[in-house]
Amino acid sequence: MGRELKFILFILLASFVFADSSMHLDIYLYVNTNDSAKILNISILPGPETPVFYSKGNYTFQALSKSNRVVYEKNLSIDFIILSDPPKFMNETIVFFSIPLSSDLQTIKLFKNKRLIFEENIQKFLCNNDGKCDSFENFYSCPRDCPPGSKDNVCDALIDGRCDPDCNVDVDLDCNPILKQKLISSQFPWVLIIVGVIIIFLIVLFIIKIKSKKKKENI
Ligand SMILES: [Ca+2]
Ligand SMILES: [Ca+2]
Repeated sequence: MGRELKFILFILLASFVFADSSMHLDIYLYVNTNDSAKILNISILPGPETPVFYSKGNYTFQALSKSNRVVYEKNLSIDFIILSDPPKFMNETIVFFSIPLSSDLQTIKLFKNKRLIFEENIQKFLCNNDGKCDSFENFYSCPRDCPPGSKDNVCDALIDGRCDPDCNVDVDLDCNPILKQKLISSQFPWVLIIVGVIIIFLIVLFIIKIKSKKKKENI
């Protein structure tokens, strides 16, 4: 495959990946009955946020900007009970938040009965630019540490010669050379090439006819 065609394919697929430029932040928190909490997972992902529905209660989750402005707030009830028979009580449970991403998002907080029980600066989890793709960094939050094809729990699916270990072999074509070749063959512009050859042939024929006509006139 020519380098130009490879580049065009890369741009086309990259444009699909980034077509929806909106991003969101997913947060999984462990919340304990002793009024403590910790981050289980946090990641920036493409696309709009996932709708999350909680009944109102005595907990409040907030996301704040660098200037301490509340950019997201959710009032919720947290249950530490599994509705089995008999019901099972737990000391810890997981709560999930999905919020639209704003560039200056910095801190998350959890309040219980208006008392702060958890606060964390999330920037260090999302990107520390230390050259290693670690913590909760991924291609979207930290492209310098996690370039395309990194093991970062997100499948970037770019055709860039690197098989992303997070992708299914049928999603990242770099992981499946046979499928990749089939796609390239099916996208090769045979029709345009045939039409182009016919047009060139007709032009050459036209020029030859004109020339022979002039020759006859000169005789
Ligand atoms: Ca890092
Ligand atoms: Ca990846």
